Amino acid sequence: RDRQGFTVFFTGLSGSGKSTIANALMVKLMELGGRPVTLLDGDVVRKHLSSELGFSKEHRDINIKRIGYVASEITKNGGIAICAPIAPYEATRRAVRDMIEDHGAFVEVHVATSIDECERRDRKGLYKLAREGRIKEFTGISDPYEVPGTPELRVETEGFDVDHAAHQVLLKLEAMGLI
Ligand code: GGZ
Repeated sequence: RDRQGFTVFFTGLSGSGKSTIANALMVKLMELGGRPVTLLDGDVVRKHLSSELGFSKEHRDINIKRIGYVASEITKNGGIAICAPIAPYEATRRAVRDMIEDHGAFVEVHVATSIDECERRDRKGLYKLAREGRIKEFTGISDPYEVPGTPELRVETEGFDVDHAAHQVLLKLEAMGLI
């Protein structure tokens, strides 16, 4: 039976675990078979689709809308798009939701790792650079992150492993009748 396409849109701070959870989810969805799964990861998109953009509000919004457009095309054609940018602005996430809901479901997943925990992990050393002022406009430090008010799902990562987080998303997709 043919099922509608959909987009899983992760949002959260740098180092919150979005990419890792998105990758784990992609593997699980591919194992289910059926629809093609496309991962639009934050840094991969930045490299291939948005390499000329920086991190001002204007540039972040352009970046997110490009991701949203690609995801809407995938969704329209019956595929599964998994997006994992920071996407710090609620209004921009809303605009992407509106664009995608014309064609299928939009599942917003807030990866709710706190700023303290992200900074404590500091996997790439970016928080240290941001604190030193060597990276400007760094989300959570010197630039805003608007916490999603009504995401379809909020996943906690503190005290849970990646597989658990990905499983929570899978359960939500099941509950929504998407898989
Ligand atoms: C936030 C930055 C910045 C600034 C570079 N602020 O942990 P990362 O490294 O791999 O993920 C972050 C990535 C954010 O790009 P996005 O396209 O997801 O952002 S947005 O949705 O706001 O367009 C981080 C790195 O780029 N990075 N400078 N100033 N993150």
